[in-house]
Amino acid sequence: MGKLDEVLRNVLNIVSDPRKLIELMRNASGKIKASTGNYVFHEPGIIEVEKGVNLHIIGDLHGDIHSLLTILENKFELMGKGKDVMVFLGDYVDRGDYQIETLAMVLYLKTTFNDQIILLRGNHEPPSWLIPQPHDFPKVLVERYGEQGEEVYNEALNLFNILPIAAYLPGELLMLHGGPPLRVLEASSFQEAFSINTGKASPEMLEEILWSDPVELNVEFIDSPRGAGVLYGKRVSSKALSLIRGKYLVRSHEMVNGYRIGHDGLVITVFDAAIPYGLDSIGLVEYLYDTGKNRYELNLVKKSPKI
Ligand SMILES: [Mn+2]
Repeated sequence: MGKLDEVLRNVLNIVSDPRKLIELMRNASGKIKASTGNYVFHEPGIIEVEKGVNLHIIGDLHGDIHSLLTILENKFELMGKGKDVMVFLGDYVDRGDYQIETLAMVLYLKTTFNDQIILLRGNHEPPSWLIPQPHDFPKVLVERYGEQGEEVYNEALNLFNILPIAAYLPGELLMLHGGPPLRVLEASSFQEAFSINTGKASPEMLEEILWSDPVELNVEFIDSPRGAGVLYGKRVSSKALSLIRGKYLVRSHEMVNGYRIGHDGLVITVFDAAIPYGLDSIGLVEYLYDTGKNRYELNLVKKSPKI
């Protein structure tokens, strides 16, 4: 706990000065597009996790520093030890009371424990052509930092644009914010469906990954009431998983009380912005490698955030 207190103090010191916050964003940016001992970075932002790595997966935070600290109370001791990786599924900002602190905290973790932190992009880390509602983060920055808030926001947008959009553990898990790109339906390989090493993510692919939600209907997909992305049926999630011979799609993006299971057990939605949404639980997906049994085990965890 002592070390986590120290991290929090450092983060609060950084957010007290917009110059320091910009420096943190630049340091984090320098590490985002690189491979480490625990995972390989593929263009256009698809992370391939090495077998044997333990995953601890966290959903939307939306400025909820208390829920993040509640998670870190249990997980921080794993940092600095190698084989445990925390995967954040995006949506760090907008809505909550501690957006700047929450973003700075995950960036600080990234710069400090690079190979143990994966920060995925959510729809609230938007490209300029698809801004979500609400998107109060730029306003929060200007209220805090005055004119310099705009400079911080521009730096944040640059950072958001390079965040990876999906992570996968071959044979096991696919992780992303909203849903698979619909190209999985036609694609004959995961590489093809996710444009791995073939250039940039198309706008359609980015929108579908960041915005889509699962639906319990016997359809491939239908329009989403969100006005972006789609509602996808089990055929999409099972086809996406078949491309990596995976067992579960772990995603966030929807308000659920901790976690929710869908598509006959294939899709796990996890959510951690309990306080801004008035929920009593935060969720955590643990996917832990048992060396003795040579296999992974899934743990779904729910707990109350401490304020
Ligand atoms: Mn979202």
